[in-house]
Amino acid sequence: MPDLLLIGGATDAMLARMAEKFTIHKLSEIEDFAAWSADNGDRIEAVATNGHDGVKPEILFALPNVKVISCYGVGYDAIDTDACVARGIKVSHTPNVLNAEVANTTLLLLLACYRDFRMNEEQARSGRWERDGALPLSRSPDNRTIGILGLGRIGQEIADRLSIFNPTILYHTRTKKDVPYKYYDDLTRMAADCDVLICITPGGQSTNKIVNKDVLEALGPQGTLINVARGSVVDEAALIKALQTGKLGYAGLDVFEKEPHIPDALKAMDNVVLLPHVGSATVETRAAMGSLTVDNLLQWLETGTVKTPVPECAHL
Ligand code: NAP
Ligand code: 8YV
Repeated sequence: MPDLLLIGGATDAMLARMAEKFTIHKLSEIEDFAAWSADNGDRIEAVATNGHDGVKPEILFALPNVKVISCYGVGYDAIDTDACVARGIKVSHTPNVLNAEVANTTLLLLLACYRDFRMNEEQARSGRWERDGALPLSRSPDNRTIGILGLGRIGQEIADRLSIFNPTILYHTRTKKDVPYKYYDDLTRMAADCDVLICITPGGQSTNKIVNKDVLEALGPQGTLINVARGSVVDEAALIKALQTGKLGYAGLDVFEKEPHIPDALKAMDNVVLLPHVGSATVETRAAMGSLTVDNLLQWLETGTVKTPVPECAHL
């Protein structure tokens, strides 16, 4: 059986299917990777990983015969695809099966910001409602102008699910799409026209900190930033400053610059809703992602191709 390196965790269902066809080596159980890979690195032909861990350059380097990397997650910014293409390594990911869940998480954050969910829940739970009465009124999410940064598979699902709130939808991407929403080629100009800016692009160099001070201030004191993309997309220091100085109104965040670290300044603010990168984290969606991750490995075993390659590797 070919040897597979497992980076990060996997569900029992994934492990059972992978174990039928591969000899699995768990990175989490290897104490000294340098020593282990000197003896075993050349045996590894397949890698299973996830969007958080990716494949670190030193690991990729230590596996000279790896031919396939299957990523549990759609975002693959933690995998150096240039290096993989140069070596002919096929990289797969899990598109589409998580669109609905990530869109649900986006709506959760948006509603939580508009309806002051955090403070109201605390008012109820702490007994302050009984003692001090109700908090000031919150705001309605209905009829807002919502800008989507990244109108791809998930961005479109978010737009679809938002329709019950009767929004005006705007979007910014590098290329204009065939959609009935207003296109902006300039992110700051779009932010100036929005009540809400939703980030759902890939991470990586082209989106690094594109939500900067100017974009955040254009969104304004009543504006809401929702980030379900990657922490790297937003300048976190500028975000904290904009929120602290009242230049930005609210933020709903599922992703952060240095996960799992969340700056104390964000934790301290009442106008910020925080989630620990759980955009796709339901039993149902993670099962679908797990199945597709293993399907890609098994298809590679049978045909040498993968079912859902990342675009950079589709020609391999
Ligand atoms: P996708 O279908 O490839 O869509 C990406 C969109 O971003 C496209 O519309 C693309 O349009 C746009 N885009 C890419 N680079 C851009 C840039 N530099 N500036 C502006 N727009 C840019 O990807 P998807 O399946 O929707 O997933 C999107 C991302 O969501 C993933 O890569 C991942 O980072 C994140 N995600 C997060 C979670 C979570 O748990 N929070 C879960 C799943 C996914 P153009 O190419 O025309 O620019
Ligand atoms: C997961 C994600 O948290 O798919 C993605 O890009 O960010 C999430 O679905 C992650 O990749 C699972 O490791």
